[in-house]
Amino acid sequence: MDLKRTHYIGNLNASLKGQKVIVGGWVEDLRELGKLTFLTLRDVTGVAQIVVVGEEGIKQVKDLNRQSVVRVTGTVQETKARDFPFEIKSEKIEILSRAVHPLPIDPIGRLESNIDNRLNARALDLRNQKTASIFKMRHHALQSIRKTLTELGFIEVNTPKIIGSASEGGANLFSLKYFDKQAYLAQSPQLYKEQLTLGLERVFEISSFYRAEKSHTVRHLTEFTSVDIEADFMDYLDVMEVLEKVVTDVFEHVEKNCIQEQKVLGIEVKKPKTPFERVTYAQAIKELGREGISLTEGDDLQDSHLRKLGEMHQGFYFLIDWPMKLKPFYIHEKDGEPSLSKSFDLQYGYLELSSGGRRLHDPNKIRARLVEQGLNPSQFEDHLKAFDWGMPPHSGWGLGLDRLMSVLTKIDNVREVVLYPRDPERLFP
Ligand code: AMO
Repeated sequence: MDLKRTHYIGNLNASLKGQKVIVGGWVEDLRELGKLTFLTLRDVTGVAQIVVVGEEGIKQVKDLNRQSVVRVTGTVQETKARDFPFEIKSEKIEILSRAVHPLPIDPIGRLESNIDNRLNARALDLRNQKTASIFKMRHHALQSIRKTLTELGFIEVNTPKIIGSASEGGANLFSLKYFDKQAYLAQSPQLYKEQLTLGLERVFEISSFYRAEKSHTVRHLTEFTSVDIEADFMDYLDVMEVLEKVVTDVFEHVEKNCIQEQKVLGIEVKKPKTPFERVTYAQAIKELGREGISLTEGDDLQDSHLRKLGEMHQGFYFLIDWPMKLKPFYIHEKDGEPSLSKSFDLQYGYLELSSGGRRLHDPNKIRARLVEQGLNPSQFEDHLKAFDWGMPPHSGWGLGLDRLMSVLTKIDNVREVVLYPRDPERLFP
């Protein structure tokens, strides 16, 4: 059976009047009107009205369930329908796959389904134009990130996800049996991306990473997508500029290239103003103090503190110069202020989107920091030996793509912007 289509529906228009076309897709609606049957057909690019004529065609579609797959050969013609600029008069209808009813959710979204039911039927949920629009936007966001970083001289890499020792310290590691050995799922590409600056100078990776966190929030997943960069000859303020550009380019690209998707989602994406505000940790503590929240230097900022800060600093802002004791072992201290670090988080209101900083490149300093943090330097020797091979000073960051998508689409729950989200409760489908 021939499966070819001559056009995606989105590429058809009224000027093709009289032309023979072959389209294919899913039956969204079927209405009988006297001697005619109107079939609404959707493919990934759009929707078209098909007028089914002739006894045989009408008989074929009579008992056809919605969401069945058909291929239609017909001719483009003018239409009286208000919702369509043209219609296709069918000559031949081939039924390629029948949908079996009842379906678990209404994929058109006329009947709202709760998120659990939608995630349980995710493939079908993608026929809902709101859901499809989120993932088309995600595609555009990824394209933009790759373009920006490539233009800045970054090389895309793939690091292992099955690893022999922790990359971010011991907490929240998933372990697995690796034949007769113990292995872990990577929490981040941290150690690898740092090592790669030695040969490739500027690298980036976009990939899934894993955290065994029993968090039941709208922003935590056990498997999340991270955009990571690492660059030599850059300090933390330099990579913050790269981050600002990556994020604003995504907004600009989506604003321009996802017009229809914004309409479907009922949102307006606008390029954010730059430069993003920079708030030091010390300043944040002072501001919180004025709000009656008393913290001393070295205290971590809890969710409630970040919510308060988010009210005071709306939109994107950097929180910089965190105390060393709150930062991972690989982060570099500030020149002349060794209790503070060359580090930053990128916030959107209360939500942390990214963290990063300048890294230590003196292996003895790293060993000392590992001990300070209760980690065993001998487990990091494979990593640390690279620091004797001419390790350049370097900086980088990790950006949570799922969280960025939730900001971009103005949808709070990251589960909505991830195809098959994994959280402590959800392992299927
Ligand atoms: P961090 O642990 O802060 O830093 O992670 C970086 C960013 O990844 C996202 N993220 C998550 N998103 C969803 N669910 C999770 N469980 C989750 N955990 C993290 C967040 C966060 O800001 N190696 C460093 C980065 C670096 O310094 O380069 C790191 O992993 O958006």
